[in-house]
Amino acid sequence: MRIVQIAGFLGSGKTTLLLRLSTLLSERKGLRVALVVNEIGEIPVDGRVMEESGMKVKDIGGGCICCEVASTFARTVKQLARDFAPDLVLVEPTGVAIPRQVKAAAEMGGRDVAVEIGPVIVLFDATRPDELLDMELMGRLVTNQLADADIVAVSKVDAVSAEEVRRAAAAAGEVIPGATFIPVSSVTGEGFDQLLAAVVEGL
Ligand SMILES: Nc1nc2c(ncn2[C@@H]2O[C@H](COP(=O)(O)OP(=O)(O)OP(=O)(O)O)[C@@H](O)[C@H]2O)c(=O)[nH]1
Ligand SMILES: [Mg+2]
Repeated sequence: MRIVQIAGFLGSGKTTLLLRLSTLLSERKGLRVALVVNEIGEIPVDGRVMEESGMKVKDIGGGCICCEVASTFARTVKQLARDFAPDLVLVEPTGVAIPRQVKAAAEMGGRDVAVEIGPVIVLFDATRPDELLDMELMGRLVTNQLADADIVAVSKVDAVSAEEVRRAAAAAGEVIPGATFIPVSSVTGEGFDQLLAAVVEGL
């Protein structure tokens, strides 16, 4: 069971991307997918609808899975492995979560079940890079999130020009030059082939 985290600041497009990616994973790759969401945002994940298409959905409330309810998350990881045995678990933490802490909680849950920690995907919203990296606003948190990324998904590229996408990727690249950068749009599907390949690599 591989755990893939889809992190990123509030409103960066995590839920929308998670839904499109999970559908592709099960329809195109035939994988058994489970979703773990923490505090549902603007676009609710309709657990019943998702479960009808063969996925398992766990919603963890009561706090952030990177801190207050990290142990609940760890327990959920263990339960999923035992009861549902998915190939892949996609996790959407809250928009203020620190990816390395979510990863630590996942590792804790995976201690006595066979769990592999997959890539950490951090979304970076191409429509507002300057605001996101403004140190007087949320820059510190966003920088911290980006620093933990294996893959930076430069999101919502359908809404901006190619030049703006390049500028956003360059700005994120100053924080974490070693990451893989994938421009994505959950509206047009741009970048999803590459994202899918990265997520299932070796599965
Ligand atoms: N143009 C465009 N808008 C998008 C895209 N993905 C998401 N959005 C919009 O961005 C807003 C936030 O999307 P969500 O998927 O809810 O973002 P989130 O990161 O899950 O938000 P929180 O869970 O509240 O932090 C919504 O209005 C979406 O419709 C995209 O690829 N392109
Ligand atoms: Mg969300």
